[in-house]
Amino acid sequence: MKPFLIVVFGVLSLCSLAQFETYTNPIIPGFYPDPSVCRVGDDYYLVNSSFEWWPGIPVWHSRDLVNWNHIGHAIHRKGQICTNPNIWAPTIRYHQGKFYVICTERPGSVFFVTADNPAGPWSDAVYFDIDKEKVSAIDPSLFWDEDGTCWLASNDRNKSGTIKHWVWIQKVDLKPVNRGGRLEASFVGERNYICDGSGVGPDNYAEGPHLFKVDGFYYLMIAEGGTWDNHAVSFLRTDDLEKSAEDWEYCPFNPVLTHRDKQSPISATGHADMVETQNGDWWLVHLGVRKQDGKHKLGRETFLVPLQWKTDSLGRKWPLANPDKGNKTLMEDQWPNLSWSPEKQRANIDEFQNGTLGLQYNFYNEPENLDWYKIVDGQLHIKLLPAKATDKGHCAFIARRQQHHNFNVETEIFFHPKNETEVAGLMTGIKNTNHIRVEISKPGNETMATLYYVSPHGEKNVARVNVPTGNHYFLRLEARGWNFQFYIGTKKNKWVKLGGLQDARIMSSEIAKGFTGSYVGMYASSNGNTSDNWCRFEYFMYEPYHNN
Ligand code: 6LW
Repeated sequence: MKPFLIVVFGVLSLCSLAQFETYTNPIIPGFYPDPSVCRVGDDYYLVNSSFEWWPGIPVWHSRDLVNWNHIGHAIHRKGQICTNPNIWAPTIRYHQGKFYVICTERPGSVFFVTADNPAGPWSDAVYFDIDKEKVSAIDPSLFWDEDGTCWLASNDRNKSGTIKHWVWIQKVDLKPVNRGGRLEASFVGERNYICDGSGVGPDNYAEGPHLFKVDGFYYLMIAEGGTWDNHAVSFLRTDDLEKSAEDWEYCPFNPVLTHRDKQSPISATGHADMVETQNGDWWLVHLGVRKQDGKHKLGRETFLVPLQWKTDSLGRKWPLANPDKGNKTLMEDQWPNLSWSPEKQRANIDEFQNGTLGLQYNFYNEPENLDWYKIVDGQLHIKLLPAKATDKGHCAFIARRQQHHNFNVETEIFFHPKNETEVAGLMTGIKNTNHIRVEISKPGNETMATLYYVSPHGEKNVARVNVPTGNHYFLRLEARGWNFQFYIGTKKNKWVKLGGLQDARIMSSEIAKGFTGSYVGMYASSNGNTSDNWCRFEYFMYEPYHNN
């Protein structure tokens, strides 16, 4: 090789080494809580809770634990589950050639689905008859022992039914039986009630249990402290899953991860799952939030932290999160011992060229049917449905998660409102009572663009401008932390501000409450009337802006 080429090659490889010595948290930004992970050979799969959003349970693939590619959803077919989804805390596991995702459909049902390919299709739901027992189990997880016995770890009440958030385990038989049209799996033997926390206080709320077998011991990972600032991850272990609760051993280093008492841009660290790499390293995925001025609106996000096994004074080994770096998850940490495997990157601009809606989009609630949107010739068509933006339910809203503190969104809409009830536009928020939207409408003879600010105090019309009738429009949002600025244009890049800066704190979980995060997307409504009108979107752009 010529010296010049050697130098160029050397500089390039140094650059790439430097770039991939570290990774950045969160590994999956935005509303992707309760992560669960499993490994099959060199491939890693991860799932998250999705609550009322449809399709449910995003499924991710990675080969390096840092770059994750959204490959599908475990709940993607109407009729796959028995009711409208409200999906909490899934666990993904692989056993004898099949993937299993088990989760809770609130209130009270626990079910699992299976797939040969984690990208889907996934099977119909198989339920555990827990609801019959009038308990409200959450956070189920499956574990297969070496002899093939399958255990369910979950959480609801203690044995006498008096205390909530008690973690228990029980053997199960996953073979589905059809009972009254519903597929059901069965419990086997007695339930073993383990604990309501590891005693590290201040709140118990033992949840998110996962079982693992390492060097002959069964490790039970739990989350405790509740999902917000006191959240923590702890461990117990036993050499026999049938041993009674008093005989289990508690990790003396508990909690092995918490940010309760730590200075960090990340808080609420908990609800975790762990995985051993093909190289014998252990990693923890967990949820956390990134607050700005004490609030967050991106939801609970997925973070990654290395684990190290440490021996206690009795010679027992326990996995600790980053013990040499302050026992906490860092925004930037050392790259795993896995080669950098970037996956297909989604372009910032979606021009609806694929004929199907991208995996990044969700609807609020399982739609009654899917005949209200279509992609034709590179345009997304949305039918005006009677549900209003302020209604909870089947509103014609096709949206994606806000994943960054600072971002730009832009779309081009073709829309001819036929009467004063017909509207379409761009909406962003966390729920129907906490959102901001810009709408094209025709209140009289003129066409208008109106900006609405919706908080639990009601709906405010904050700005309105005339726009040419019978045209198409460009809508834009520039989000900078809590400040949202909306724009309208009749030509691309000829923007007119619509109102002043809007305060996005109404979308924070601290104000809106609940377990989800903020979305942004395209929206249409005929405000209570039936309509045969449609609007069309030419593209939808979401781009992170600078430092996030
Ligand atoms: C989930 C519970 C929790 O079931 O929040 O943070 C609940 N942990 O484990 C909903 O995500």
